[in-house]
Amino acid sequence: MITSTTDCGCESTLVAPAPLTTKDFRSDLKPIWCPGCGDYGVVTALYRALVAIGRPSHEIAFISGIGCSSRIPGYTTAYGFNTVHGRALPVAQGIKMANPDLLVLVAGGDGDGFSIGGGHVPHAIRRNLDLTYIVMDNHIYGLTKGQLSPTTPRGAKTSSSTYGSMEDPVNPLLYVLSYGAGFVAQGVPADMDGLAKMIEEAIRYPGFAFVNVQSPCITFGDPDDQLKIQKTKMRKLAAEGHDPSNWLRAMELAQDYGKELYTGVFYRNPNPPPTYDSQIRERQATLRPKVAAAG
Ligand SMILES: Cc1ncc(C[n+]2csc(CCOP(=O)(O)OP(=O)(O)O)c2C)c(N)n1
Ligand code: SF4
Repeated sequence: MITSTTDCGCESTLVAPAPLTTKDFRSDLKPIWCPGCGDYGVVTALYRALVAIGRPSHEIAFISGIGCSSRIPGYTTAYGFNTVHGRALPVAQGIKMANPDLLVLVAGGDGDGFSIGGGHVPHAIRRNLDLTYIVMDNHIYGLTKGQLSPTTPRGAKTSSSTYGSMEDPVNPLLYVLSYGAGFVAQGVPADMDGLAKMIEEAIRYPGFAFVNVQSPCITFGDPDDQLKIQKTKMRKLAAEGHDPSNWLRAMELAQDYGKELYTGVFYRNPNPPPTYDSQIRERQATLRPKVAAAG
């Protein structure tokens, strides 16, 4: 608290705001995810990351598509928009362009992001707005009761592939790395500290940042994806000596998606290029005075 006396003799008191806690980011809505769903871990990690970032929830916009995972904005106190299936990224980009001061988070499932919404991902990456995109990759369509998704492994039996999937899955890590994303990480709810830290790092990265979370679907997913198994399978990239500035090595490691459960930062561009939003601000700063001078 700072108390000072103004020129007119009045006393004014400034009270420093209390530090933010996870309660500041938890909404009153009770999650309706199935007990044991990995998405509980994702929202908890996100609360922790937002505390570390320290921006109040009225400065945050959280945009999602449709799916179990896309319910996540409602469980936070940020401004939220549950858009249309597969359309979270275009809506989020519009919001960031309209108000570049907002911290913009985007989330959804693997179906939302890499099936119906897959065409938006390359363009969001090359446009490079300062967004953090979290995909809860459970290898299944959870909300619509267990159909095969773009990341379902070949051979997996689902409600729409009763004899086993006959397709190779999309590799989300390789996909975003190939299109030039500046920050690419993968986490698991089984490693809450690691997941919270990597979401924080993704938010701090100035540009398009992607976090793939292996978030198990306890109801329709593969029992081998569950949290207990994740704990035994996960291999932390930092412990394996991976240098996240090495894009070629990140591409090599990403090829093991579905075989190895690597967690941590695959790639962080050491020289982040200008974001689309920073370029808009620059142009506005130079053009506006010229327009004003021209009358
Ligand atoms: C345009 C459109 N097509 C299809 C659907 C039906 N639908 C809703 S959610 C969903 C897939 C959900 O899977 P995913 O995005 O992976 O999220 P999850 O539920 O697994 O978290 C589908 C096909 C829809 N709501 N809108
Ligand atoms: S159906 Fe699967 S993804 Fe959806 S809430 Fe239940 S466990 Fe989570």
